[in-house]
Amino acid sequence: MGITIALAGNPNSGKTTLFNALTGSYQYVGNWPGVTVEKKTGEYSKNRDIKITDLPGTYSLSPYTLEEVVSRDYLLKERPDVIIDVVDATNIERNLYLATQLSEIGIPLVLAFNMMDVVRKNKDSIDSKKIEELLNCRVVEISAIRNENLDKLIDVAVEEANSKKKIIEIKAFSPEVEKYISEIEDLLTLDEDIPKRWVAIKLFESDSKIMEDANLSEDLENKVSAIIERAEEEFDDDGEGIITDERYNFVTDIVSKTVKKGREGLTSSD
Ligand code: GDP
Ligand code: K
Ligand code: MG
Repeated sequence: MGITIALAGNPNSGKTTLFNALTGSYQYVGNWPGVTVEKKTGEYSKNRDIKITDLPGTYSLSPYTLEEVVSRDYLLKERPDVIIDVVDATNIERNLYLATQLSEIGIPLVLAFNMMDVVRKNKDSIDSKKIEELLNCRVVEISAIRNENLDKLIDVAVEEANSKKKIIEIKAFSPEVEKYISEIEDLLTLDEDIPKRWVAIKLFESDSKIMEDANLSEDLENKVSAIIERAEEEFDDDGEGIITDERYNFVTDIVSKTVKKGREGLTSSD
């Protein structure tokens, strides 16, 4: 049976380079429905039952840019079997912010730490094993441009797609924020595949698109608002700001425990 893989990640993390390396000449270029954002789909050249989609680059899954909306709608509605988050391993901190959000959609997630050739050149050290443990998410180090470890990446992605174990999300939030999210979660009844928790987090952020899609009753909307108001009072910030801070703090903490820069202050082009 075929497997569908979505390549997600920040702009310039190497998604298209990876996509080209995996699909070779088995690729199709079009547009996402209704928008002028390029859509690339293809088949893994070594096993054409594996379909791969190259998503637009995003830093977040908020509803503010076309790229974010296209990526998020695809993941929520088409539900690929597994997401490969292509991470620029020379800039893990920024890239893991998106990973925390991707893990909340209820689809197995694998992190591809790309640009490992540059990491080696820079003499950075990354404890990928430890990141794997801390995030509860498989990590595969690759270099898309040098074709390094790509078969292994697909093996791991297929393994995760076929795994019957419960999908574990990255727990990015403190117990204080967790409490508010679960309160919202407990109010929700959803009949779709979309995880309640994703909806609860997005409601907490007052995400305009979820507010529209969830179409809550007035009573429910009031209850959710009351929860958010209590949180906003406790944290002296709005819901969206609270969630953003929590994600950044979480990622900063992980990176401080696992990544050492060899040539501090220099970028990959130096
Ligand atoms: P996208 O925006 O995520 O699709 O990223 P691209 O695939 O366009 O890659 C952005 C830039 O990074 C390009 O110049 C690629 O050649 C380069 N790149 C991608 N993967 C690697 C890699 O593994 N190593 C190195 N050194 N460069 C890479
Ligand atoms: K690019
Ligand atoms: Mg691209």
